[in-house]
Amino acid sequence: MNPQQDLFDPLAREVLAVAPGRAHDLARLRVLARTQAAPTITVVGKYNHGKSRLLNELMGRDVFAVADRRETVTLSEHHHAELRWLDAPGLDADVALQDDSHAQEATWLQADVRLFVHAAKEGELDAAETHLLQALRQDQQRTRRQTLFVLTQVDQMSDDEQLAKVSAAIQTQAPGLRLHPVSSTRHRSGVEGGKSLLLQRSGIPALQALLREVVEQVPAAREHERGLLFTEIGQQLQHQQAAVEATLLALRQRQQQQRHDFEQGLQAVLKKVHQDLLPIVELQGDDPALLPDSASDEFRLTAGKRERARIHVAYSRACIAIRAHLIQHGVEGLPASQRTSVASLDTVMVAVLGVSIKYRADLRRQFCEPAGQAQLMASFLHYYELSEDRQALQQQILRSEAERHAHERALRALARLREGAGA
Ligand SMILES: Nc1nc2c(ncn2[C@@H]2O[C@H](COP(=O)(O)OP(=O)(O)OP(=O)(O)O)[C@@H](O)[C@H]2O)c(=O)[nH]1
Ligand SMILES: [Mg+2]
Repeated sequence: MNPQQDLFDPLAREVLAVAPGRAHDLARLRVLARTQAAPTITVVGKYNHGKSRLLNELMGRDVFAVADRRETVTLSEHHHAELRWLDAPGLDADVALQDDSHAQEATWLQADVRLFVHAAKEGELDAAETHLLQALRQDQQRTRRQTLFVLTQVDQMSDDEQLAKVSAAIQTQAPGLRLHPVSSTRHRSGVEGGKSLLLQRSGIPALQALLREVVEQVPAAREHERGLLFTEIGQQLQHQQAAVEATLLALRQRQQQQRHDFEQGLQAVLKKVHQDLLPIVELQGDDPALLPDSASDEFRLTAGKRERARIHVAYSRACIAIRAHLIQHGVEGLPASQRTSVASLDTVMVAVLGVSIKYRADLRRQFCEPAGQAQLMASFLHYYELSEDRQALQQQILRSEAERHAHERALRALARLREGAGA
């Protein structure tokens, strides 16, 4: 692994943190980051269709194991003629308990060029093959990674007419597809017997020539693919980031607006309370409420009792007005950390105002003088911010900010990856 790839993984993780769906693209970019890597040719197709043998014939050496059963079960590679040849297991939904992860890795992660192998004697493509071929052709449009369709074992056809029939059937399934018919056995006999006609009829030399052309296009195709993947991921991140920004902005506006509404409303309530209390607090001369009752007054309605009752009622009315405003804004109970064992005391009203006000002077100080009003305002705002809904909103904003931060990090990481990968 070169130093560039050591850097790749931590940066890729930053991107993946906000775009987990891009795991495959990042893994492919990691492969593409090996700047000097030889073009990789791999095979894809069902088992026993002649994939390993085809690679051997193309290279002109028996490197990969060939057998008349399911043979290749893992990836094996061989470097030859400045190319990396990658043999892969067959893709077969009908062979139980074998997953296709090796084959998938070769086809989608490692390959620059894929040879789609299908044995002529099998006739038409089955549903899985048709589907895969279509996906590969679409991928070619997008990434410029080429797939060549190789019709193998054509020596097994009884005559040219039968071969033409199979070819036509396949072209109906995959319109516009170019077929490359080959026979590995003919090629081997041709090589060993020095028979040039047989060699030519094997289709292998023609496929070798085509491969050389295709391989020459690999550097440009890689360049294109790198640019494409970086651009796509970058656009996705930008798009997501814009959405996060918009959410954050809306949340902050809501936070401000709510506070503003609460504050304005409370001010209006306190102003009203002040006015309502004026006739009570603006008493001139002696305060009858302060006159103590004697024991003989116990069952009599005295001036002192009447005045104290008036003060109490006025205070209750003030509390009702304030409490209505608090409840309307979701402020009622105390935050968990401030609760006592007496539930009736665990209210914001009690926390701010105490249990009761009995004296006219206290009423005036608390509700009618600027310092008292300012203190009420500050205390209620304090508990307002601690109320459940406000706290939940604050948490939402913090999460959104973290998300925005993660996107900024991801975009920076992507830019660094792009520089490092030279795309
Ligand atoms: N007659 C004939 N037989 C072939 C040809 N190519 C391959 N075979 C035979 O087909 C069988 C399977 O070949 P492999 O190359 O092992 O097939 P594979 O697709 O790699 O199979 P798996 O590794 O199991 O996926 C072997 O017995 C080969 O000798 C060909 O062109 N003509
Ligand atoms: Mg094989």
